[in-house]
Amino acid sequence: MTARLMILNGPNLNLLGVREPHIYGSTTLAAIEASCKELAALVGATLSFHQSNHEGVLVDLIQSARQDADAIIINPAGYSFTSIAMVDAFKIFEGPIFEVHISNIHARDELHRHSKLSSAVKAVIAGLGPYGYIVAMQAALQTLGKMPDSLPTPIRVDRDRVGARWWHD
Ligand code: CA2
Repeated sequence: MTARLMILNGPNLNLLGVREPHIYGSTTLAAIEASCKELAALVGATLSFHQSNHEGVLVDLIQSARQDADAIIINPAGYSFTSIAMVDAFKIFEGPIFEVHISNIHARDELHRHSKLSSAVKAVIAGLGPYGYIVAMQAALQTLGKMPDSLPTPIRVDRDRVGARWWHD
């Protein structure tokens, strides 16, 4: 079965590449979406990509992922630091969830350092810029066991070959 990925983006990320390029870079969210769609096509996955400035809309999308997606990749942006509603919604999703931050939140100011959501996700990728979304997609496909066999190891980690020391479900 084809892997179904859902990528969610939180508040203000629609302004990526337009405002504060010294922090978040000059790549737009549309360009990130295009790269993610390109990777999805390459590996035979389906991808739905969303951005919302509204917490309730993001919670609705996380709930809809129960039917529509096998894995969620989310940059919760400002809601990382406040949203108990999103933590609760994560708990009812059975697949893996990957939290992405463009900047290294651990090197930021106190206000932007402690994501409330991180304890409810499988992995956090921070500080890789827009490439973090591509890494998260690879990690999601790997976790789902949906990396195409045509890709060489170690890009496609072969669970049997690398053994349990490298692999944690
Ligand atoms: O680094 C990230 O991806 C963040 O999730 C971005 C959030 C910030 O609150 C987190 O600490 C880290 C902010 C997104 C705001 O995006 C803007 C883009 C351009 C101009 C202004 C805001």
